[in-house]
Amino acid sequence: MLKIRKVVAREVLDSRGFPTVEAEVTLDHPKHAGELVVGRAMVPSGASTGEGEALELRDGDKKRYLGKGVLNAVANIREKIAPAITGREFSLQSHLDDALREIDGTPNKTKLGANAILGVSMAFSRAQALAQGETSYRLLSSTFGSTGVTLPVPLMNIVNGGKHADNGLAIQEFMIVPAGFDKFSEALRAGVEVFHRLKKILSEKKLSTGVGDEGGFAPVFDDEHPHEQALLSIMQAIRDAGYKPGTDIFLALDCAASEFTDGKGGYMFEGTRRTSEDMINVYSGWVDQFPIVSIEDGLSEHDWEGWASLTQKLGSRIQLVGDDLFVTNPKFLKRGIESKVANAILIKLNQIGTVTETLETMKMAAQAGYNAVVSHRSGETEDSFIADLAVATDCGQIKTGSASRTDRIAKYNQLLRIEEQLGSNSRFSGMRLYERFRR
Ligand code: 2PG
Ligand code: MG
Repeated sequence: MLKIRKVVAREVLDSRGFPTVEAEVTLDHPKHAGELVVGRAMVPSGASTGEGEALELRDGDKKRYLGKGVLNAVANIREKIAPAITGREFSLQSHLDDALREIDGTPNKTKLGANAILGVSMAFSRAQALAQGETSYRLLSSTFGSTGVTLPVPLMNIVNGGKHADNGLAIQEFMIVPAGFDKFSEALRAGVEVFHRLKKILSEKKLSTGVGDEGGFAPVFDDEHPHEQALLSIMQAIRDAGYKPGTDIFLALDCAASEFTDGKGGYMFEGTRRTSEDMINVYSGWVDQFPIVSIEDGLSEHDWEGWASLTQKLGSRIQLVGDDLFVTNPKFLKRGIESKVANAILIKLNQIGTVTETLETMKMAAQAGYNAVVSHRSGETEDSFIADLAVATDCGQIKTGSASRTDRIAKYNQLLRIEEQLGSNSRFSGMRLYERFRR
C-alpha cells in the first residue's frame, strides 16, 4: 500500500515559454519507516490539438502570459485534489486515477483540467516506482503486462511546417525513420547525422536553418511544390550521411490535415482546393516515389469517410496513424477499429489525461492489431516520462522531435540510458512494425 503524504503543484514553463503544470506527489516509503519518496512530473501542451482532447485548463487572464497561465489548474491540485487524496492509500495506479476521475466527475476532465489531473497521475507513477525501488519503465511494464524491453524506433521530425513553423508548408512534420538498424543508439546516431547533413544542404541552398517548435528545420522552399522539395532534400541528406533510403532510413509524415481544411469539406493544399480523394492521390504518389512507411492524420478528424477510403487505398502498404482522429481515446479508437479506419494510433498522455486511461487505449490498440506510436507534444518540457512509457509498453515507436532542443533530446537521452541499463536484454523494434503492412 502506498500512502500519499503530500501533493504539491506549481506553474512552470514549457519549451514555447508558456506556462504548464508541474506536480509532486510524496509517499511514505513502504519499507523504510520515516522515509519519504517524491515523484515529480510536468505536463506537455499541443498546438495542433484534436477537438476531442481532454480539456487543458488555461486561466484566460490576459494580464498574465497572454491568457495562458495555469494558476487555476495549479489551484485545483492544491485545493481540490490534494485534500481529497492526501492520507489515502493506493496500491495501484488505476486506483489513484479512478479517484482523480471521480473528483473531476466529467468525461473530458473539464472541471479540474486534464493538465491538473495528468500532472498528479504521472507524479504518482514516478513516486510509486521510487517507493518500489524500480525504474519507471519497469513499473509501467508490469502494470501494462508487457516485457518492457523494446527500444522504440525514433520518428524524428527534421522538417517542421504547419502550426509548428511559419514557413508556409501545409504538412506539419517530415520525419526520418531509422528502422534499418540493430540497436536504438545506432538508429539515433544515424538520424542525428542526417539532421546535420540536412542543415548543410539547406545552408548551401541559402535556405534558413532556424528550427521550429519540434527542433526540425523550417525553411521556406520557394517552389510550386514545396512539400516535394522537403522530401527530396531529406532524401539527399540521408544519402550524404552515407545511408540508404529505403533500407537504413525511411520517411514518415504527420500531415495534421485538420489544420488545412477549407471549412467546406475539402482541403487547401499548395494553393489549390482538394477533395479527400485528391489528397489520397497526392499521398499515393509520394508513397510510390519515396520510402514512406507512415502517414499520420492524412485527412481531417471530421473526414471519417475519407479516412476509410485512405485506409482502403494505402492501409496495406503503410502505417496510417490517427492522432487528432483518435485523441488517445478508446471511444474514438473503437469506432476506428470497427469501421476499418487507420491501422495505428498516436499516443499522447495529455489527450486523455491519466496514465491508466493511456495504458487502456494502448491495450485496445494492441488487441486490435493497431500499431501505437508514443508521442511528445509540440510544447514540451525536460520531462522524459514518454521515453519510459514507450519502452514499458513495447509499442516499438516514439515520436519526439528532431535532433535539437533539449525538450526533445531529453527523451532520446533517457532512451539511451534505458538501452544501457537493459544491456543484452534490450530489443530494438526495427522494421518489424512496418513490414506487417506490406502485403
Ligand atoms: C502532433 C503533435 C506532436 P501538437 O500533431 O502529432 O508532434 O503536435 O502537440 O501541436 O498537437
Ligand atoms: Mg499529429
